[in-house]
Amino acid sequence: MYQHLLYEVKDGIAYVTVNRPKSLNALSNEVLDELYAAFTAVNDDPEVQIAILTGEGKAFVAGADISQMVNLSTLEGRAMMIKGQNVMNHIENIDKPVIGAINGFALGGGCELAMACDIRIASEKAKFGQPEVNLGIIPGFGGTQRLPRLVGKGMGKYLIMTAEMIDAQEAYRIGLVERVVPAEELMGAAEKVAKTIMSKAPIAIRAAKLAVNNGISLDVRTGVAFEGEALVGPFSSEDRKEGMGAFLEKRPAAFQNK
Ligand code: CO8
Repeated sequence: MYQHLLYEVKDGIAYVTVNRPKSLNALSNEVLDELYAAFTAVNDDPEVQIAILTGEGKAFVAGADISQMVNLSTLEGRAMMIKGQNVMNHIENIDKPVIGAINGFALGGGCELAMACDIRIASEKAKFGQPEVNLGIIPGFGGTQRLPRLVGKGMGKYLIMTAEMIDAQEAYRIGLVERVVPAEELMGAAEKVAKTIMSKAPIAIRAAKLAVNNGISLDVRTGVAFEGEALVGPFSSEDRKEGMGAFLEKRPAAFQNK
């Protein structure tokens, strides 16, 4: 079904792998279309509770496809930019959590793709950067917005203006990734986090994602009000009764997604 992605669902986890290793998984228009479709499938499939996004070979994603961009007119470039932004917004806002398992180069659009995930786990071999200014452009798939929100305004500008490539430990130190693990443990570590999240009440996980995503660009008072509204759903659920009842009865909760 996909030409440039591998897509597999196993035990409630959707594995989405960008599979264009000869071009270091560069995001062409076609890859962007397939990523959009894959995450729509993640969102719509009731068998899927969570997704893990990774790359095949030595790169996670080495950026937007430069060989495709080089000949674009300004308007065509704008269309590709909007397409890329829509993909990142889509991944960030689907109803289910997405874990980025960052196996190698995450540069330009690849770093932007990583930042659209809810949680990032990096292999020790991963490298991050926003090298767009080397090419005469700036990040255009959300990097100027998501990077400063993750690492702060100063460090965000530093990385965007210097185009410096940083390793996984530095990415961890500045808050760009949540964990760093040996390369061979990457998928296992991502699956462990996925399973931990899957053991919680799905309605609570979805509300948490919604509240954090929407609150982050609001003032605290409005954000807290939004949090209150996002809590109404979980508080009205059967799973809330189950979770609290299980705690008081000193037994594990059995959530039904109700
Ligand atoms: N696009 C297209 N092809 C790529 C890309 C890319 N981003 N990255 C690597 N490749 C290709 C190489 O051209 C090479 O192809 P070939 O074998 O045919 O020569 C192949 O992948 C292997 O790459 P290298 O030989 O360069 O591998 P190295 O291990 O020597 O180097 C690097 C790895 C350091 C990752 C290097 O490939 C590199 O610097 N890549 C480019 C990184 C980059 O600049 N990324 C940012 C792109 S711009 C962007 O993402 C902006 C997004 C918003 C755009 C909005 C407007 C549309």
